[in-house]
Amino acid sequence: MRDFINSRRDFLKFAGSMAGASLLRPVDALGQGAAAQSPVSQGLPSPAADYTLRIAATPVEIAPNHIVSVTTYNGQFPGPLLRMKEGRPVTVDIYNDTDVPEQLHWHGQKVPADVDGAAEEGTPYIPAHGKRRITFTPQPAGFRFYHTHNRAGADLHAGLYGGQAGQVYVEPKHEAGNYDREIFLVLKEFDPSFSRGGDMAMDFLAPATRVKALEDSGESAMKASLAKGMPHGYEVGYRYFTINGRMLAHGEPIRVKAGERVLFHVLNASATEIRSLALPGHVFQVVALDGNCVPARAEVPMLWLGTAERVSAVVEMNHPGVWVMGDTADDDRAHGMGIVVEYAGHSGKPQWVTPNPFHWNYTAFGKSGVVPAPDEVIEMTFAKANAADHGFNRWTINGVTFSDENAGPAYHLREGRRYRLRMRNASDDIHPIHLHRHSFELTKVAGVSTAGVMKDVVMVGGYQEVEVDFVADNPGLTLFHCHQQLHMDYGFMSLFDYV
Ligand SMILES: [Cu+2]
Repeated sequence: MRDFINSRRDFLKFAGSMAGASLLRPVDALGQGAAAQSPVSQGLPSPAADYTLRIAATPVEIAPNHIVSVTTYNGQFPGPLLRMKEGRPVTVDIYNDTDVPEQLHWHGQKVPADVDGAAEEGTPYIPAHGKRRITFTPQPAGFRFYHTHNRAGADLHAGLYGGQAGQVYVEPKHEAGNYDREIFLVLKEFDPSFSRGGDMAMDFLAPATRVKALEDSGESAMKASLAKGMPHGYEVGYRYFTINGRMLAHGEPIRVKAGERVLFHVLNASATEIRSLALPGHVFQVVALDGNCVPARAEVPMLWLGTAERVSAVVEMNHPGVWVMGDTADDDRAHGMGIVVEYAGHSGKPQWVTPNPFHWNYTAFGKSGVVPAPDEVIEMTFAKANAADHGFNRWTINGVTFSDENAGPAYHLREGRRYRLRMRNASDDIHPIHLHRHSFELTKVAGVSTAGVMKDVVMVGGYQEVEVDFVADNPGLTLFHCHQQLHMDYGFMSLFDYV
């Protein structure tokens, strides 16, 4: 091991955050200090929890002698990878060593509202300097994650701006897959600051079809705001970029052998950014999106992930050398967003090759065919009021800004019915839209019909329309929001209930 791993504890921490499925099963995590987990009792009620998570402000070394202070789970970033078994109940003790009440959200899982981890749904807070024990049955199988669901607002130390994210892998009852090993990657920025206007990648989504009416309305609202002398609303930028908590070239390389088939599970744990990932000379065969198997395992030269999206993709290691696997944005990669992939028997400076432009198209992973007609269509238009809230953009869904005064359920579901959300984006930003406690099926993306792609986050492009269907199969309050922290914190949220 390289010199920065200088103790057994550090080694375990590295192993716990990095890769190697066999190192990550609960029994192997014993002795990992605060991350200690007890074996599951066979069918008997146990006083010990299966998993323990401890929330506290800790130092995180993102490069040698380069240490940031953020709130983490169990003193590490990313938080420990939790492997669960589909359908087998788990107990989790969550300790909050901070001064603020916390919410821990089980993103992508079909769980009850009182454990889901969203105050808006009525989940009890984990009190400051207190503890909460929860029990739930992990489902569905696949790559999920957990993260704080606290509002950050103007506080760049709170919410997802810090280090509160970790992966969950819910093992299916029958593991299928043609690969040699799994590697988990978490993409994450640190040291955020506000700016006026941003540099968000805009032109990578396909189809590129925009809706003229949405564009007219968004552009005229923006023009009117600027004409009144308003500045552009705040955006967030970052100083440091990491994969698995380490800046490029400052962590352990991923060591591979020629001919291996590696299954990468990639999570974008950014508070606000869309990320891309490429490995020169290699292709990604996408097998799952947001942890759910896709109907068409299309091969792509790079991945694109909105905030909170996950991609699972197999890479056949057939291009020996030492490579940079990194973001295609040169500036972000130069500030750390990458990890070295090193073939056995090869050494030298890691190489990066700028890939050809590529458009990310969700429908490439879907199937053609007719989806069932929905029982009801819910129309939603998203809009931005530039700089309207103390310099922050204020967001609306159908003209309504979610707030403390306006936090009641706006949409009413009946159990068993199939709903279609017709989402119309009247802003020029891309929004990674998330539905809690349910999965949805992509049915139309920018005018193109598709079927079979099940997700819990979908990017809705600037001035575009996206339709998703879901079955109301998990009664209780259900949160719907943009996962971009600045957007959700400034009104881009809504609540469903069951009636
Ligand atoms: Cu958004």
